[in-house]
Amino acid sequence: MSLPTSSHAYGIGLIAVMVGAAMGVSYYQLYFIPELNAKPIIPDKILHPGDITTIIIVPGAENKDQVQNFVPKKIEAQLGVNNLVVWKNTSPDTGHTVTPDAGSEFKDQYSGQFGSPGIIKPGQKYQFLFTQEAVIKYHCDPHPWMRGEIDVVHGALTS
Ligand SMILES: [Cu+2]
Repeated sequence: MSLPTSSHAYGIGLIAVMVGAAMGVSYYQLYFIPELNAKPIIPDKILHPGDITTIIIVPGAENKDQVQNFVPKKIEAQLGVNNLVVWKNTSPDTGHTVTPDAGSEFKDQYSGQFGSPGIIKPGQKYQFLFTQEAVIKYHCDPHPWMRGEIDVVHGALTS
């Protein structure tokens, strides 16, 4: 007499498990997977721009009296055109940095924190791929009178 009841309860239990599993699967498909794919989709043109923006750190840049240090001092780069920016230290003997000014710190969605990880030694370079708009004022850490600005703007092809 108690046997049919317990078998019935077993059936309900089984259905509950199946419903629970189905809910788990739909949660996974509706919420978990879209969350994973929510990372920004960056156009190929921005990941692989045709041109490079080059900024030369000229010899003698460490001299306070020398006007030229980052050349050009202010430059604009266009997303999808020349948004890969390279700083070349052409000094024969002095290391420099590319360090954002206080208030100009910038974290790119793709490339992360902007700024040379340390000294750019003579003959070496620092490069950064910008994938979004930015206005950054920067300086050289050991020689803070060396100052520059880079503006990253939407290119004609990506706006
Ligand atoms: Cu310097």
